[in-house]
Amino acid sequence: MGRILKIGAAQSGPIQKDEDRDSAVARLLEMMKEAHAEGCDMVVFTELALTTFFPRYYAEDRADMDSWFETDMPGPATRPLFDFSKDNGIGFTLGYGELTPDGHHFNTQVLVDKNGEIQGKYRKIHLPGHAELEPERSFQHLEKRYFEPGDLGFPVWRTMGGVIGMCICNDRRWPETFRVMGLQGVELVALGYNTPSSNSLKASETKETRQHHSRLCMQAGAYQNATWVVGVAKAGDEDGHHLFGDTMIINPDGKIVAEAKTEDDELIVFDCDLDACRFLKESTFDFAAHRRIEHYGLITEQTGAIPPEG
Ligand code: CDT
Repeated sequence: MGRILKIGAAQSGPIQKDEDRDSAVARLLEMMKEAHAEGCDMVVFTELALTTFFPRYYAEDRADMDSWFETDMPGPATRPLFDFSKDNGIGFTLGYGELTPDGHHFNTQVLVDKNGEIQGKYRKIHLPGHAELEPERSFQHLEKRYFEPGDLGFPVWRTMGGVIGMCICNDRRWPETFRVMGLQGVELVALGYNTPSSNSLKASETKETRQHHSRLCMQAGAYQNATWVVGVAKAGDEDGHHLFGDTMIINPDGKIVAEAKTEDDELIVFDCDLDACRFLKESTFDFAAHRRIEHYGLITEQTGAIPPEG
């Protein structure tokens, strides 16, 4: 028997524009209760789990969007999740829009321990989309308008018997995300996503292709860093915009061991053995033995690709 962290990956079905926080939190709480009944140590909720995926809507005045953000965590609406955590000894991660006291906006996820205490905070670093209205797109994705890039790096936390890290949605597409956490010995990455089923600039791209991209990134991130990855979606149709779902738990071999079957609120549960990370961390991906950082300089010196001339 290894170090088992029983994880509940709690997919959210669609949240419509007029659904309030109390209703969204009641749905999350239902899944948390189910996870507790199944003996979970920790529940992973999705990105921006309290509201519809509001970056699809354009507002000329950004301040008009502040109602989608939380100024306190926990606040009055989210307090029941923290109370349940503390009263029942179950941890969780939760994604939400964060508005700081000094007026900064972040796409944020907190890691809450089994005492209902916030152990860690992550602010999304790779913000997809665009900052201005782009009418040529079939729908908008204005994360670059409403959020600032995260300013906390990719920390990991020793909590609940393991080493846990977080990232959010588009972060999963970047190998750097997982590697920075891998270099801190991460054993489980909790990540939430809202991914549209279609590409706003390329109508021919299928939902299946986009699901393939999502899985490919998470499975590679898991294997190449010998870590569990828990990817939790918001799924289904929000105001005519479909999100592809595909919540899943991936083991350190990069294999999908549990996945959601619906586009609704759905909990999937798996006993994640954190000791299963050890073999690859001590062999193929023994970083200290095999990495050649003298050749990796471009990764931090340059953002865009510069092909050779000619
Ligand atoms: N929420 C989020 O980051 N979604 C993006 C959509 C990419 S298309 C602009 C994702 O990477 O899944």
